[in-house]
Amino acid sequence: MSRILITSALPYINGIKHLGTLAGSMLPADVYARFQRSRGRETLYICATDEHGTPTELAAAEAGVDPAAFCAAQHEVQAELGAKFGLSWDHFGRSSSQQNHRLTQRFAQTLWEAGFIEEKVTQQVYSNADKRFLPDRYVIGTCPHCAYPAARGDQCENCPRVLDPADLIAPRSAVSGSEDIEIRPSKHLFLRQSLFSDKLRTWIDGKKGDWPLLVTSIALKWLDEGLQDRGITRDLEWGVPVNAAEWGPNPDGATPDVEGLAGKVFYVWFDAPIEYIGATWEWADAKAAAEGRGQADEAEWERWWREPLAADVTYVEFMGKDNVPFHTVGFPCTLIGANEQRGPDGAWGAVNNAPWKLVDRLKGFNWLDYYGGKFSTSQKRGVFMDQALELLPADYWRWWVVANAPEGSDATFTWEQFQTQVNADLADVLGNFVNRILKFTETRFEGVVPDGGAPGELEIKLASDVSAKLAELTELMEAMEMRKSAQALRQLWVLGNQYLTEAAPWTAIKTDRDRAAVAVRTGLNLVALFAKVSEPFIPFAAEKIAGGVGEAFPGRWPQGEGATLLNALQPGTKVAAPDVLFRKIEDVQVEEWRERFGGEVEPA
Ligand code: B3M
Ligand code: ZN
Repeated sequence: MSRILITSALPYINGIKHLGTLAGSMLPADVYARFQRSRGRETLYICATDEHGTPTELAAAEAGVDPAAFCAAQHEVQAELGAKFGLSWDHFGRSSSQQNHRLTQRFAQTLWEAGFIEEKVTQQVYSNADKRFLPDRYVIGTCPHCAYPAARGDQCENCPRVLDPADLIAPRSAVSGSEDIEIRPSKHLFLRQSLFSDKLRTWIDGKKGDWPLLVTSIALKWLDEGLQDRGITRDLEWGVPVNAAEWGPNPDGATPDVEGLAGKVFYVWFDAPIEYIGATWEWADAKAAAEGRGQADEAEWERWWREPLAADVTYVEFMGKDNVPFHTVGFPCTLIGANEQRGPDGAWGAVNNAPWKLVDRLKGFNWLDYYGGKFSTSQKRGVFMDQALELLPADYWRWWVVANAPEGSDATFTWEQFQTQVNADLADVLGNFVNRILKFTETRFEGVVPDGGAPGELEIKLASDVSAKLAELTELMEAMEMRKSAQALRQLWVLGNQYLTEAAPWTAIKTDRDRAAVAVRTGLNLVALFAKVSEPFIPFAAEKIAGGVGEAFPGRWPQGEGATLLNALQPGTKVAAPDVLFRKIEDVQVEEWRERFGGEVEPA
């Protein structure tokens, strides 16, 4: 049985995430991780805060603290919100960790020594007033393409082309506003991505039909446009320092320009994906420390990341579509280029000269919009994780977001639709079913699973319907089809409600206690089944539901025939109705929230 390694795109440290970020990465990854664990597979779900780069320095400056302190505080905030949302990370790491520093420098060194990194002198914007280079968003100016006057150095928000800070007309500093700016030459390192074009194309061609079309088409488009060598260093202070002094000669016998590279750090998109591995190392170290073993042996994290130890690992990545190029081109170049050649003595890692694991299945998502426009942090438009939890328990959000995952196309959040769906699916269907059957058992069967009676036609039909739906759901979950899985799950709940209405134990009990007992027993077994299959989606409610019928939580994903599954609870088991599982969302609440969060289509 294969092991499953799951990573979600790493949330930036510079602010609390909104529902859109949750929808495109962390939440579907969590649903899949919970599913795989309940299938009994050894699963590792890794996430982390993405802490380097210009946005961090800017956000820290705005908060009036240094980047290290800013990141430490914000990491805690995001970790706590993730936990409250039920995100079951095995480890939530930090891209600023020592482990990631070590790995990033190691990758750069091997890439250099293998000839995949090149030095180039580039023209950088230098601010005399700020006495520093201004990379990326630190420069603001007029877009050379569309004349938008407030274009940022990395990208014009208006047209929206990718820019180089030196392209801007009338540049000024985003830090001080100063226009006393000059262009200075600065030495930088470039990853020679162009050398990997053919390898990447063959690899991605092989994923057609397996990965979502969205993903392969974005990746192939990049390849078709011709891969550019990519700058992987920046003139910043906060980041992983370039450790060129430690590097040996490249295949041409050249050594890096240590002086020219002094004081530079790696570009955030170079070190961020490496943090998937870094966070796995952090996880292994944390585990070792908890077990009183000091630091982990490198083989403990390498068994997830390097052949041959990781031969039985299926690696699955979740992300929004804007991140796809970095994961189908940038990161794979880093991994393919850095097959380490070091020997066993004084060597890096436990496994030497062994390939790194590439992603096996890449699940990419479109956008989740807010009333047809973008969620926006700066304009405070849309719902953010902290606010969401102030309004309603996590399961409401989890359910709606997964059931409306932006898979085939972009999706839109509206309060009205949210209310309708949550009320219908969670309150009317699932909540009502669980409550009806448990309350009835309490009042008419002393709160225990009743004995007696034998399954009749209704139960036989139900068993076969449940078998079929469960098989469909399982297959959809394996395929990571989030929307369709939620739909199949809802249909399973509906089967329960329909059955109960037809079997009507409240009527049967008047004339035929055995008949009522069969219906109640079957209903209670459905409750137990629902707890198991609902857990990946709505874990908090699932735990209450499982507790209602005395089942352990989390349970195993149900396997086998419907008839067996609907006869699993021991007669005599104590059961009890949980408190209200889902309260309905009222119209007044919707009105209030729409007012508070904005609920109109963004002006074009
Ligand atoms: N932090 C961008 C984003 O959150 C970036 C992802 C990094 S994944 C290695 O969309
Ligand atoms: Zn522009």
